[in-house]
Parts: sequence; C-alpha cells; structure tokens
Amino acid sequence: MQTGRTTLSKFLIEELAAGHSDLGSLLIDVAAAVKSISVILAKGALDGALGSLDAQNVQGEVQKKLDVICNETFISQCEWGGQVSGMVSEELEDVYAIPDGNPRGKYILLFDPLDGSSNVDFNVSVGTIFSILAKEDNEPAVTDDFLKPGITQVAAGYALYGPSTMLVLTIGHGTHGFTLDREGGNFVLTHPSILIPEETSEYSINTSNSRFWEPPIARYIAECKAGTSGVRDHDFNMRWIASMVAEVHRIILRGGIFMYPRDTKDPSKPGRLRLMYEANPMAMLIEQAGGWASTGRQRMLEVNPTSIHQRIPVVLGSRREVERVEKYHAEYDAGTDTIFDSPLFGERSLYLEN
Ligand code: AFP
Repeated sequence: MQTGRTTLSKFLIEELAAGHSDLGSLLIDVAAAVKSISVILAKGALDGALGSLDAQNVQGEVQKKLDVICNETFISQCEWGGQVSGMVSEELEDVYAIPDGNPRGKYILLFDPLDGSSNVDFNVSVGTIFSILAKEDNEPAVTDDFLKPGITQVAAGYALYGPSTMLVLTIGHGTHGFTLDREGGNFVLTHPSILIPEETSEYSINTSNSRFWEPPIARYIAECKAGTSGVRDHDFNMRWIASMVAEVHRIILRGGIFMYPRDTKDPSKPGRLRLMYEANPMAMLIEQAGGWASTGRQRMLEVNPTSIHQRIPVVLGSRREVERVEKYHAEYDAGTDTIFDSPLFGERSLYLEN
C-alpha cells in the first residue's frame, strides 16, 4: 500500500473483498461523521459548545454539551446510508432504532461519540471509538443483536482529535492509520500495518486509585516503580492523559500498557470502561497490531456480554507486559503468588503500598 497517496476510499476498495462494499460505505459514513466532529471540536469555545449540561447520561456521568452534539452528529451521518439496522451509543440508554423511511442494512454500530470528554473544556486530545457487528438480516436491531463477543466484530476503530485528526481502524486485516488532509478533505493512509512493540517501559494507570486495586495490579505497578532496584531490572515511565483514545494511540505507535482494572472503589462496578464500545473495539485494534487485550483474567475479545453498557476491567498494550499481568492474576487466584524481596524496601507484602 502506498502511503501519502492512498485515501480511505481507495484503501477500502482495495482491502474489502467483493460483496463487502456495504461495509466500506458504512466506514465512509463513519469517516464523514468524524470529519464533522473534528470541525465542531476545532471551534473550541467559539460557538459556545464547551461546558456541561445540567444532566447526566445513562452512565450517571455529567454530560458535556459536546457529548450530545457529537452523539447527534454521529447518528445523523450513519442513519441514512442504508447500512445499519440499529445503533448503541454511550450517550443513549437504549438501542437507537433507524427511523422509519430510512433503509436498513445488515450491520449494527456501537460507539462512544466523545471519549475523554471531561478533557474537552481544557483542549486536551479526545476521541471517538466505534465497533461494527454484522447481522443476518436488516430487520430493526434489538438489544440481543448487540450482545456478541468482541471476536465477532467485523470492523473497529477510533478517531483521535489531536493536533491532527486521525482515523485508526481495522477490518480484520491489520490496524491502519489515516490522517485527515484538511485541504483536500480526505483521510490519507499515513500509518499502514501498525505493529505494537512487544516490550515496553511505559505504563498508564490512574494511580490515585492504587488503594483500591486488586493485589496483582498492585504487584505489577510496584515492580514497575521499583525499576532497576527491583525484579524488573529496568526503569519505567508513566503516562496518564485520562483520554483512552490518546493513550491507546501512543501505545500502538511506541508500545506501552494501559490499565483501568477492577477496583474496590465502587464494588458495584467491575471497572470504569465499557465493554461494547470502548474495550472491545480497542481490543480488536490492539490484537490486529500484534498486542494483547485482557480483563486480567480473560482475553477481552472472548468476554460474553450481558448488557450493552456493561463495564469491564481493561489491561491492554504490548503483548509481553499484558501477559505478565495475566500471569500475576492467575498466580493470585491460585494462591501461588510469592512475596518478593526489594532491596530498597526490604521484604514486604505484595499488598502493601510502599
Ligand atoms: P470521560 O469520557 O468521562 O472523560 O472518561 C474518559 C475515560 O472513559 C477514558 O477515556 C479514560 O481513560 C478514563 O475514563 C479516565 O478515567 P479517570 O478520569 O478515572 O482517570
């Protein structure tokens, strides 16, 4: 594939087998929605779109004005093309039915229209995450149509609204990045066949939650922080942007591990991030780029969903590091994890935060 001259449309024509042009049409609609959102976000405070509404979304989180605007933009771009028979959005409690009179297709679309929106008032990079599943027919989609494991996704991707706007997607043949050429209005292939480095020295986690973590996570992070003075024998760096799309983008390009684990902060929630339109699409992108994505105890793409907004623990990124975290969970669950010596801190329990 030629970089710099291959547009998204050309890429999709070349990559999609005959008979899948409707998936290509849907991805072009998604790209159009991303372009519209990019224009809206680039205006910042100029159109009075920043700030919060006096409302909460289905997640019980404060809703930003731009959460609603981006949600409506995404739906309006994707509901008329005749490719989808229903949608699920982080911002909508129930399945969005395609309006009568609009043609329906055999795909269903799940998305987080503005991920990282708590950052948007401060001009930090934010994103859109999407997942596409196939249906056997074009009947109006119902909830059960969406409750499929991530391994069944036919496409997934994210838009990153940063200094440049990028679209990173997979249709099951690798993970590829496109940069929006604002003059020409096209997404141009700039990062073909992205591969995540298997090793890393960089971790991403919200350490303010450390007192709520399960021991395997506490063990892994303690070892990273111990660096050359501990069992890892090399130093680590830490990044936390609080915008999953920005973290994942950095990780697929230079390696790293991102974790939003289960914690005891709110025992009713098995994690902060949502399975269907955050963890699963990211997991497909990560695996297609040679990385690994897990709950810590199970391959993410094999989790059987129980509800469209369910939350899930997330550990993803450089394969070797994610496998190490999975190993620590298995040892903990089996009761075989060992106390480790740390020259700086002396022998200490795995579970104490130094
Ligand atoms: P918002 O969309 O509410 O900003 O949440 C962003 C997010 O879902 C994900 O993008 C971040 O990685 C994570 O939450 C940040 O969580 P903390 O605010 O607890 O750091």
